[in-house]
Amino acid sequence: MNNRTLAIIKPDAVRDNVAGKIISKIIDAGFKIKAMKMTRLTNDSAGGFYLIHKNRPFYNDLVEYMSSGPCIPIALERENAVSEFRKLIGATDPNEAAEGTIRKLYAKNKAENAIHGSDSDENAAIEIAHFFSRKELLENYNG
Ligand code: IDP
Ligand code: MG
Repeated sequence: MNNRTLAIIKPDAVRDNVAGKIISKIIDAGFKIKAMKMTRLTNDSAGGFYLIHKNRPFYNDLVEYMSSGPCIPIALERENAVSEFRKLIGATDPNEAAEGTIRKLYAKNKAENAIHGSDSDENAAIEIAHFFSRKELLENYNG
């Protein structure tokens, strides 16, 4: 069954000018772009997006990093989108990520790791709604 996931090309990867290469890899892996934009998160918006990590020691650094420059959120569709996308990006820590994965190729370290991918269908829906209105998703409808 086709379903959706949210990717974010994080500020470090945008800054390093590798967004195009990453998008190319995502498309080559069979994902369809349903919506995409470049935007800079405020501290509040980044904090809200990662609220689930509020009690983790890295939360403040994570919020600062995610609001440090523009990022590129992308709503994607594919069969088994969530799990297939997690495979494509690799482990959170690039030292543990498999060869050829986006994080192995482009992440600097466990904190600045180039890309986000939703971890469940339920969170994918919440995260897509964080960045894209229903109207935007419908206006971009491409089958
Ligand atoms: P995920 O992005 O692979 O799903 P999560 O555990 O959900 O990983 O963490 C969200 C983000 O928080 C990571 O992608 C990374 O940017 C940051 N992060 C996670 N664990 C650490 C850590 O131990 N130190 C610093 N930053 C971390
Ligand atoms: Mg996560």
